[in-house]
Amino acid sequence: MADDDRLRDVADDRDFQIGAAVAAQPLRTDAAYKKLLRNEFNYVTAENALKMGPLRPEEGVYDFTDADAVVNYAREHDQAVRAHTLAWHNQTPEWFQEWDHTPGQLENFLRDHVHTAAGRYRSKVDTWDVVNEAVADDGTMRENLWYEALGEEYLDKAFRWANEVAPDTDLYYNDYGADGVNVKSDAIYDLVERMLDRGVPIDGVGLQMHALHEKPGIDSVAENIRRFKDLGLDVEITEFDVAYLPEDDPGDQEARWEKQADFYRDITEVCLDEGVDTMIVWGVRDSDSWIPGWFENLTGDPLLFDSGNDPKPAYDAIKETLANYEA
Ligand code: 9MR
Repeated sequence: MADDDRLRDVADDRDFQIGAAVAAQPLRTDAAYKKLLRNEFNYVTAENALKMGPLRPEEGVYDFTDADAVVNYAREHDQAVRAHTLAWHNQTPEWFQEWDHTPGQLENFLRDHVHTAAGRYRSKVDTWDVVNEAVADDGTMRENLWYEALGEEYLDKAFRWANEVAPDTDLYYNDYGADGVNVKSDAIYDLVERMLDRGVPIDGVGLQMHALHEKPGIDSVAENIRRFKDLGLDVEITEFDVAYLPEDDPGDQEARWEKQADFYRDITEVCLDEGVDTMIVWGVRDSDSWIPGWFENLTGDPLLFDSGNDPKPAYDAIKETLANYEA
């Protein structure tokens, strides 16, 4: 591997997809951001633009401006696209009040949404996160608006509707805090097994890998991936970022970035060991990350590039692992 090899080229050589979550705004205005995105990644997901709320600013109106910007930019630069997400409890449209609807109306609403969004992008996206975060941290089904109206069957319906309009797109269930074997991933395993038994067209499970307050054990991640794969499902790492609480933070930036790089390296190795060919980081540069806006107590530098657009040790760790890995 030459020093000037790009991450995406090293990934291509290994048939690996290395992705980033992308925001529409810097894609319009920030040349350095765009350059990093197109040079370093061969896979893209929209951080917010393909969610229900952003797509539907007013009743009766779909606005695809940002979503098209992300998807078309990716396509122009030979990047595969993961679309996120069709059914979720967060980021539903502000104008949409679920309590004004009967269960039947909610079902129609979700069907229309899935058909419209997944149908529009059927030839442009490779993967949809059809349902996001349907399981609560204690392993029970999350009591979100879709579940309360339709029960567990809302997942089946969302996947079937997506499959009707986008039969060639890979359809995923995606969740956080379920990266290793734990109560939540056990419940997700049972859930997707039930869906498979019911003949639901699900292709894979996304492990988000927000390694923040707690980090999963590496062996546990490997075991978790294996059991989903044994069900015949694909697995992707979909929203990777790494931050530390004060008590886990080595203190100075250099030590923190090395520790962070070790975790990125370990997960990359697990992916290669277990036949996972896709890893997406949740943002491009540290300054783009969602974490500082949400968690004051976490370190704010979770990604592969620093705020000055320079690669960090985590970037080198992934690149070296992809270049040098031997099974
Ligand atoms: O990064 C996203 C942030 O910009 C949004 O404000 C937030 C809204 O809940 O969603 C963030 O992305 C989330 C993703 O869609 C699902 N998994 C957790 C991500 C981080 O919260």
